[in-house]
Amino acid sequence: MSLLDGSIRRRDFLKGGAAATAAVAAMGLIGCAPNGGSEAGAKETDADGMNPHVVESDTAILGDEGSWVTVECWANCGGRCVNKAFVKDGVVLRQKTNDDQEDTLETPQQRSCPRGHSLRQHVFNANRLKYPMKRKSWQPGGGENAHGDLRGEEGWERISWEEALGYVAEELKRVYADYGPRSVVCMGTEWQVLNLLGGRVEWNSTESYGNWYLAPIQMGTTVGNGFPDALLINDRLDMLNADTIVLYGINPAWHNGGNPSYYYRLAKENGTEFVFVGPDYNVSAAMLDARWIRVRPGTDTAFLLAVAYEMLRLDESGESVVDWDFLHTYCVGFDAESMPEDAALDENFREYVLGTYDGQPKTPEWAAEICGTPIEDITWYAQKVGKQDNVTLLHSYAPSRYKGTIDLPQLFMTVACMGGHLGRPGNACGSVFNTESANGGPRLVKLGNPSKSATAPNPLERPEICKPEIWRSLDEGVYYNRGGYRKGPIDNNFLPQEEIRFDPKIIVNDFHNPLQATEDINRGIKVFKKMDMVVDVHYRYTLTSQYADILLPCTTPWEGNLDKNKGELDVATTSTMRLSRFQCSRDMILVTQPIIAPMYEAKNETWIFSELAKLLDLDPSELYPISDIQSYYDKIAGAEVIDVDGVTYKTLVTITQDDIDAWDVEGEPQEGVISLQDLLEQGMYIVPREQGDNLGYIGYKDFIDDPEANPRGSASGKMEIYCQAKADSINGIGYAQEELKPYPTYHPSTYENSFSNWEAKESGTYPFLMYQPHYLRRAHTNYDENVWTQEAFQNPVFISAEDAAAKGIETGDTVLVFNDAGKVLRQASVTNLIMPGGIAMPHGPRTYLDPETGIDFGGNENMLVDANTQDEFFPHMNGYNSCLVDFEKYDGEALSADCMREPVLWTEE
Ligand SMILES: Nc1nc2c(c(=O)[nH]1)N[C@H]1C(S)=C(S)[C@@H](COP(=O)(O)OP(=O)(O)OC[C@H]3O[C@@H](n4cnc5c(=O)[nH]c(N)nc54)[C@H](O)[C@@H]3O)O[C@H]1N2
Ligand SMILES: Nc1nc2c(c(=O)[nH]1)N[C@H]1C(S)=C(S)[C@@H](COP(=O)(O)OP(=O)(O)OC[C@H]3O[C@@H](n4cnc5c(=O)[nH]c(N)nc54)[C@H](O)[C@@H]3O)O[C@H]1N2
Ligand code: SF4
Ligand SMILES: [Mo]
Repeated sequence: MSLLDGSIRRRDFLKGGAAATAAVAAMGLIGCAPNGGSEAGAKETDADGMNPHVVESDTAILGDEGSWVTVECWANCGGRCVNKAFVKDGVVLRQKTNDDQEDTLETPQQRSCPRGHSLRQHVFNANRLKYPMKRKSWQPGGGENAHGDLRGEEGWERISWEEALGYVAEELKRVYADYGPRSVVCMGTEWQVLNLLGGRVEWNSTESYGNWYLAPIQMGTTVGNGFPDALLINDRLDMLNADTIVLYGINPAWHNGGNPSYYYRLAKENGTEFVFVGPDYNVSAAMLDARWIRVRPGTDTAFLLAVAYEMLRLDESGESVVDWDFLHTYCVGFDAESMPEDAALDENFREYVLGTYDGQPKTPEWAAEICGTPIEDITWYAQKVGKQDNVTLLHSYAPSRYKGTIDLPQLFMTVACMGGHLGRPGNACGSVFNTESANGGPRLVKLGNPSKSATAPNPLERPEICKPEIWRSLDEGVYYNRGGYRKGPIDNNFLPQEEIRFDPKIIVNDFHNPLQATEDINRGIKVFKKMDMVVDVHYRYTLTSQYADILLPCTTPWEGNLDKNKGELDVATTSTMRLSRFQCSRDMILVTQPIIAPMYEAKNETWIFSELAKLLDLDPSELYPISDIQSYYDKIAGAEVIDVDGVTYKTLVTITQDDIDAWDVEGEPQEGVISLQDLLEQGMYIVPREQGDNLGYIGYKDFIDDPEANPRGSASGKMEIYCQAKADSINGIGYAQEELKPYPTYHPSTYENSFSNWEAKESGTYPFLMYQPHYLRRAHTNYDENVWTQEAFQNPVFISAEDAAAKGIETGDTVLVFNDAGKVLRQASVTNLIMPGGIAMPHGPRTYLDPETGIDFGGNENMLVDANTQDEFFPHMNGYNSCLVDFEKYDGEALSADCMREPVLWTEE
């Protein structure tokens, strides 16, 4: 039986490896097996004896009294999975995922993760913001009136929408008039109303992407869906053609929502060998029985330079490892004979690796001292990624969210090119992010453009502050503008840096949780306390809300109304809903619906910003030219699906005049392949796949087939191992202390900098490198209040057995992690699966600050990560993972499990 025989159901496949399945469950993988495969609403027990979805107590379901509706799961997790809610009379009784269609290996069900399964605990959480609120002692007028010192520490009073928006409008008018637009700092996304008032200062940073956002297009790779080096890997069915798949610093089981982990497993079962490179052997690596190539945190540049050295050495000794034809046909700058026309420097990568310029050959011995990789593993890896095999090289961005990794992206690409791994079946190189992980290529089905969005551009010149230094800038009243790292479709709009003095008075936010997710919370709190006003538009009470003055409660996408007969039409079309357009896997689209009326006094954000615009004497239609429902309709009406030829797209949805009338929208009836009713009922459209169909994808194929006709976006049209534009763009900012070379070179890592004397190996004050994996329990700071997932995932700090033993720490002990920026408590998880010297502190939990001691017993990593993690070359780069700390067994009261903790609530006083 072929693995891709469509007749096999996924469960049968899994049953073949019961032990593996159990192991997977124990590690908490996303994309869990459904509880039974019976039809929704049916009572019969599954023939296999697995737990059925529907149990006797589900009387409403059994009695056919409610309905399953596909609902939005809106976190910034990278996924858009199918989540269904069973709703009766506006009450959500059950949740499930996509189990209502056949599950084949080629067209599997699109299943959701534990966060999605527990989403109703998020929507109906006690920390939902219920009414507009004002911090008790805050008063308009600025200065003393704000009583800024009490921010975060006093109660709230409920006010009306009229009062709340009145305060915000009044203060904005005052501050714009007295101090100008640069005094208003926006940390959110929907506040374009400020642009109509004259603009605002904003942050700009590479955030997720680390150094991978340095000149991707100029180097010959790409920006896909806004993500660097994305969408150019091969599609999921092609992955089975790889002899080897390298997971470079990836943990798909935790953070590539949806089916990616499952697709990797299929390749594994089909005989593909997996290799994992990173400082810890994560659950995905374990699931795939990958060979672990260890590298210390943030030292990949040393490792890969030695890999390149070994590939050259092996090749010279007669092993056919380096694909010279590839390097000379498709690349520039590998050696003297392949230099690009615009090269300003007579240097090339090969000579650099051999040590011609700096006297230091990049040997495994040289690298091992830095990256800690066993020398034989470096050689093994060099052989493995050589030209003889089909190798798929996949990376996440985590390895580049470190200082000293400015050249890692170009180097990663270079090693792939040395093995010739682009543009052929089983060969690929690129990033995995979101649901494109394991599944590259253009969308097979796509939603139309949701034309409604606030679109007023920021009229202010040079408004961007590099995020790593945002609190310092606000605190000191001066920032250094260096242009934006990304603007529109073009990357790297750097400008020569300019000092700008300003007088920040107001911070506004929505759609982010900046105080909690930005470096250096203690400095952030200090800045918040200095403001005249802080406004947070949010549906839940976050750390940012806690330190704000005015809270404007918005709805979640579960709230609204699509039925004219039940009242005014109301559907969320804010930033989160816009994400749905591209965060689903290429195989599917989701069409979700609201299922409950807005809770308490929460309002749709369009309403909030339109009302605010009116109070500011602006015309809301300038902000929102199209209604929410029209935008929702446009998204559906404009949906297209690919034809079997794999080239042409056709209209997806059949829409009648009655449909148009039911929503009072503008449109023309149209003919598609599925009716609007069926689409809404199913809540998704999945494109079926078959082995050998025309819907597969091989990244870079057109370029490899005909490089002249299909040049890359770089100056030479080729993959630039020497990229003049890369060097020029960074060097032109005037920020770095030294010139960046156009080809990848070595820069000292945080590991080396953790020593007070590297040569003598004398440890510095904070000798441990604390990096921050994105954690399965939540999506950043979001969804973390759900007790079910808190019970399932404890959020410990992961410490190596060797380091723990040296400090007398055992699993479960409470540990104090500290540096000059702050102090954090967590329980220890002691493991052999992390390299000594590194500790892994999960990203995103809420801060619970003890004002007496300054200790955060919530475990927020940004109490410790501070502005020192800013990159030395690329100032927009958040080098979050470069955080140096020390830790010790805590002698105070032991920390209780997070799920036992009282939630932080807003209080009316
Ligand atoms: N559950 C969940 N999913 C998420 C998110 C979330 O918060 N929660 N966030 C989403 C978003 S916006 C983002 S940006 C992505 C983040 O996705 P990634 O950038 O992939 O995230 P991380 O979890 O930081 O790191 C992944 C793995 O990289 C490895 N690693 C760490 N440091 C190094 C290193 O120096 N070298 C190498 N080779 N490997 C290293 C570790 O094994 C770690 O488990 O996740 C997305 N998905
Ligand atoms: N130290 C450290 N810090 C990090 C990282 C790290 O690895 N280490 N990772 C970084 C990365 S990659 C990222 S992407 C950022 C994420 O940083 P943030 O974007 O600030 O984090 P989220 O928790 O996703 O915040 C989104 C917030 O918006 C709310 N929200 C969701 N939908 C809506 C909506 O429609 N309207 C409104 N008004 N609010 C909504 C959610 O409740 C949530 O509180 O964190 C970064 N911070
Ligand atoms: S992966 Fe993301 S979209 Fe999918 S269910 Fe989980 S939280 Fe929701
Ligand atoms: Mo991110």
